[in-house]
Amino acid sequence: ASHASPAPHAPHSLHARAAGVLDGNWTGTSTVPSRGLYPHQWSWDSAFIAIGLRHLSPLRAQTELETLLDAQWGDGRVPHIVFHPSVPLDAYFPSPDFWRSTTAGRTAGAPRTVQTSGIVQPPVHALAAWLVHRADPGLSRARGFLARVYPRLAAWHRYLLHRRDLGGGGLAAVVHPWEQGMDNSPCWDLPLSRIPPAPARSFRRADLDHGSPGDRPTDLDYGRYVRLAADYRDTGYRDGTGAFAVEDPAFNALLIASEHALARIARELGAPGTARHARAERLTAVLVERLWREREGMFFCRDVHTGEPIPERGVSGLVPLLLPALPREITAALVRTACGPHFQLGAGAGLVPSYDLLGEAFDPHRYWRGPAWFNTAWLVERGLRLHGERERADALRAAFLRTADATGFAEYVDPYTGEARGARAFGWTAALALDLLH
Ligand code: 9YW
Repeated sequence: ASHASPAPHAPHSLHARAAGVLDGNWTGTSTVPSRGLYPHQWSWDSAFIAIGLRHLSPLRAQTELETLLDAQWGDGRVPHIVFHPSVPLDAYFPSPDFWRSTTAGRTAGAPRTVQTSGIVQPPVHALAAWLVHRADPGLSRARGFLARVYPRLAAWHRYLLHRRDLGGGGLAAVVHPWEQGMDNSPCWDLPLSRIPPAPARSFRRADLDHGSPGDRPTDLDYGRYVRLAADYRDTGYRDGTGAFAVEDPAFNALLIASEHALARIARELGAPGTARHARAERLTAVLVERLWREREGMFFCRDVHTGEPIPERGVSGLVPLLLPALPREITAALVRTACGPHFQLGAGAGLVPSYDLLGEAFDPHRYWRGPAWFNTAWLVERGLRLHGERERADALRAAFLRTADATGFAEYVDPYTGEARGARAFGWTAALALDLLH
């Protein structure tokens, strides 16, 4: 985002290969995260993908977001998966026959013509919509892009800030680890331990056909994910009844960043936008009040059922660095923590591990329990740049591009060696590489 004119793109350049990944994953109306492992449309993936796609085709980037928002529910929720009808049911679990959105989701206003999941993912969408608009304001205005997405994004935020304020303090709570996006983070271990797992024989994991079991969540975790999701479905996706509810710093920081973006969108559409900026600033103060940990120098999750902080250092606790209205002493502490022994930013592969390198549950290969991911690196890079940490931001950007290149756009990597784990040709890795190249 910091370079005015992109370098010319040789046929085999990183730029050309990233564009090739996005072309390969494009279905005509949206982009799959990965052809093998994730053959549908995922909510926060699409937002990150649109942020990269805008550099290739602003029209495709707009379409990506509009396709997702077309599947929005009547109550405002944006589902975490929109299923492609042509993909076989057994290609991904949980499949549409598990979520049953068109029947179980009827009271919550699930769409009739498309099948979706019933949970959500982090609200990166308004931020993405604003960045997509900025890539080609002329096309955006000619298509009425912002005018069409604005009311949907506003309804999405309203859903999160009202129906999901399960703790009553003004933040949104997630009701399933999949909603926060970092599926098996050790931050969920404690609240998940209260959930009786669904029996292993009651479902079949499709992810193990594509990923190595040591890189993926365990069967016990999956049993608990399935139980939680089935219970939510069986209440008709009614909020406030579930056994799992957590206020997460990254989820809420992304909501606040998107609220700032929504203010800019409102202004572009001729409304003042000042009320939204003020709300984003108020929410920043609430985030600090509820989740900031002075002693640890980072944000912690809060378990809504006990009211207690969850004593684990996950990368989600660093993501609020991207907020403009954070007090100076907090941004300074976050930078110190990111560079300190728990995350060692700048050492190893040069990215940010998903979890505390010194934590008891740390595992350099297992998904969100240690590996470094590219979307969180992009978010931290943005935060560092916003708060004037230019050298560190440049180093993180360079490590991102080097590692994306060397791994063929891996889904995640060993935080020490940068060795590829999970899927390759992964959508948001390619998209965010493109964004950092511009
Ligand atoms: C799964 C698609 C999704 C991401 C999540 C990630 C993973 C699905 O893949 O969840 O089957 O584990 O954890 O953040 O959106 O890329």
